Amino acid sequence: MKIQRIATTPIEGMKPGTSGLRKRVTEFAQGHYLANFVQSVFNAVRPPEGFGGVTLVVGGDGRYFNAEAIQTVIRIAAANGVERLLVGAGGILSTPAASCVIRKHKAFGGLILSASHNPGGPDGDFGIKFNAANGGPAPEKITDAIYAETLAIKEIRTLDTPDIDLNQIGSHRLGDTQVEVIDPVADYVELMRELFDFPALRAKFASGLTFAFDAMHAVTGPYAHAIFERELGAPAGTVRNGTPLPDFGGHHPDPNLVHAKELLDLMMSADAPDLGAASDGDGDRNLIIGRGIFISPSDSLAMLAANAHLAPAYRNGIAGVARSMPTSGAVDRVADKLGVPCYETPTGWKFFGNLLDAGRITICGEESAGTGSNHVREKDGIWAVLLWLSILAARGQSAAEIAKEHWATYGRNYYTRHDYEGVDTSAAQGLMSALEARLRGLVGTTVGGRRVAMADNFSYTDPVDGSVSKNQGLRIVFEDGSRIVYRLSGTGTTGSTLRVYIERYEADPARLAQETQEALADLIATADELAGIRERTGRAQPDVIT
Ligand code: G16
Repeated sequence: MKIQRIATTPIEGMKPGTSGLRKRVTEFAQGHYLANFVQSVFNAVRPPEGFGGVTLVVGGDGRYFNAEAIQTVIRIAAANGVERLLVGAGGILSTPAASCVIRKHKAFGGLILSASHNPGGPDGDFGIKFNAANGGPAPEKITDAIYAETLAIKEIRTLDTPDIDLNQIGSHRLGDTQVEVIDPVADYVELMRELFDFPALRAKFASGLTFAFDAMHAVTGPYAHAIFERELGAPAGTVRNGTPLPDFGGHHPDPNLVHAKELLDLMMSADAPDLGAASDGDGDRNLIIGRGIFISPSDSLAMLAANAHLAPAYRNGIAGVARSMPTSGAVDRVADKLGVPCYETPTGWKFFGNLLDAGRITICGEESAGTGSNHVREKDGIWAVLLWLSILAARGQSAAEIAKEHWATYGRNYYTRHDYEGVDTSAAQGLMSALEARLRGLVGTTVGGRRVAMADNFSYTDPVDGSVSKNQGLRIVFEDGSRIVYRLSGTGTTGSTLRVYIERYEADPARLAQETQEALADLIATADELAGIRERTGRAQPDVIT
């Protein structure tokens, strides 16, 4: 088959962010934009002996432009000599399922087409990222190499062939490449069956455990129907919004209290089931709400780590935990009690990869609604839900009782994140650099009634390979352990998103049941004053509070 070599020129602005390249669909669909990036990935990761003998996994979250983009990826992969492609039927693979398939089939890596929790549709977002052989997002040295290639690219290799039919499971030949269209759900379900006690969970559902899962018209629908309803016998209707739609039904597939409001309302009502959960566009994030109680992602991480031994996979304990720097310190207290190490990494799942590969940690998570374990190298929404269901089943208590006992044992890290979205980029950068310039001078002074113990721009040295990642967020830590962290998001596509993370630890048993925003009110005011958020951004309120 004749390989087409199409001349092209570099396109600016393709630096991968927190999780791959994310842009508007309109930008991705223009000219050679997508093809330039995909070819740059192949240029960056090509082994010296080429891609012969290499298996690559390809799938996406089914959002608008997924279907066209995946055909482009297949042609470019074939023209670059990849021997075998495993493609999810319908172009679908949730992000954790892609990680599972890469690992199970010992693939060289994979290309995941997703903009995760960002909105979809013709005016929405699209994204693409490369995952390595461990199943995890490419580390910075690879994303830097991909970016360098985007600035040097001269030609795209592709084929002039008709689209592959991805609707049927089966095998196709494309030049020298074998394209295998696989069931996107099967390998993942098998892995979950190994980690959890499905018969025990099935018995709990049979004896009345109630559950609502909102798939938000995103990729987890087919996985959730298969696992919760078919494998575990939860009644039909347990999974809501379970059909993936290219525009997510016009909703924002971000499982937080704003975008999963319907589920929140249900869980706060008299008809609430025992557990409510939701997942995002590509199935890696999760939202957990017990009857009458929202469990924040940071608390969820801590509670999962504390109770993981109740699921078969973690019966013998955990080796260690990790959390991203802005995630609350709740899990640190659990690690301390368990006598295992706790690592603090920059935001981005890719930073957990080395720790997981080295066996230093078993469970990790982030405030941005991601939790996962060493079973794959991505955060995993359905896994988190299965672990919560396992804990409810084993302890025979409600989520609210489990949370209250947890806080009584460890104290409570009151925690909130305030997001200011679509802020003018120069205003956002101005805010960050002005604050950074003042950090040193803040130490030892009193701000908002609290003495500043430490203030810095977080820098991380990976304990496994020694790589250093600088500029990972400005943190101001007070003498009483309270903390304010400022970061600019690396996943947005319009202007800049300023994230402000606020945390205070409370050990007084009489003060563990406060409303979060009230418990943090003085620190929230301090955070605004310290950085001049109002003056610099013109915003009186955050757009999203989680
Ligand atoms: C991605 C990353 C996460 C990160 C999150 C938020 O999540 O995989 O590790 O915590 O973005 O990043 P930021 O604060 O830079 O927007 P996802 O679910 O979008 O892939």
